[in-house]
Amino acid sequence: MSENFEKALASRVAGGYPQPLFDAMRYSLFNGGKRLRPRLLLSACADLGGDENEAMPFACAMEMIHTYSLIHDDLPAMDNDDFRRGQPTCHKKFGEAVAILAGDGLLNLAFETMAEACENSSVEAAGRRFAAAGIIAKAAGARGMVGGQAADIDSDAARADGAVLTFIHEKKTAALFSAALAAGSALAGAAGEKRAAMAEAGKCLGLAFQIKDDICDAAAEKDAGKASYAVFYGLEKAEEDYMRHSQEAIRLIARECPPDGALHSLAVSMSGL
Ligand code: GRG
Repeated sequence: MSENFEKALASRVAGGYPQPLFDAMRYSLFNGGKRLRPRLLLSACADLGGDENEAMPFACAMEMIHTYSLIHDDLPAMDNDDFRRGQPTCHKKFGEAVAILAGDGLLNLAFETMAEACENSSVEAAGRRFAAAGIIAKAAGARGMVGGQAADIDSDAARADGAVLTFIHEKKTAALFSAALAAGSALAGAAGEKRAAMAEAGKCLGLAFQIKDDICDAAAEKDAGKASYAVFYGLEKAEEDYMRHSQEAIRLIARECPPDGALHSLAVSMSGL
């Protein structure tokens, strides 16, 4: 990821008291994440003619929200994982209470960061910034990622059906990918059909990403008993749907953005196509 992004993100969580809280936030933010969501947001904005400096606070906010979701997802009350990215999870390293608060701290810092960008804005840019903040807020919340996580927790393999699985994937994973492209587009001044097409491209990328994750988990026999695309539909259809969503994302991106742009190559590399 760009040095500019890493610097901007680090500056947002520098120092801070009580130290264990901020150490836990930094531990999970700087622990080898791929930065997919901020890269998608920054690439969409750049490819549609927007300004990187304007997009940076929103890219940071996306990574803060993603990181909070992983910290909470790993907790004993949720997935109860001991390791993430090959390192102890936040609660294993700092204890459960600090990990919960580190997630809460990151979520709120994301909104503080976006609100500041809206306040420190020219009148002309304020509309696009508010639009981006609204898109990200909706995608992260109860009608987005939080709702998808709730449905996932409630799911079990015996009761799962296609509609439930699609709901979980669209909300839990694809909503943030979709928001990254829609918010990046909004920051470049795109609205209406163009922004909707970019949101759809992000959704397709997210669905492909989650199906691939389910395929890998099925191969590793992880998540036994939970609703899983690969288990429900079988590996062959899962692979087919993975390809279909990836190709649709790339088709939309090729239509809306320059063919030699950053977003096109990022989507191609994410999809392995
Ligand atoms: C706790 C509200 C709340 C939501 C959790 C993100 C999420 C919702 C759950 C994660 C479960 C999971 C591992 C899903 C697979 C798809 C996914 C989001 C993987 C992790 O994303 P990457 O690969 O992560 O972009 P890195 O490590 O690169 O940051």
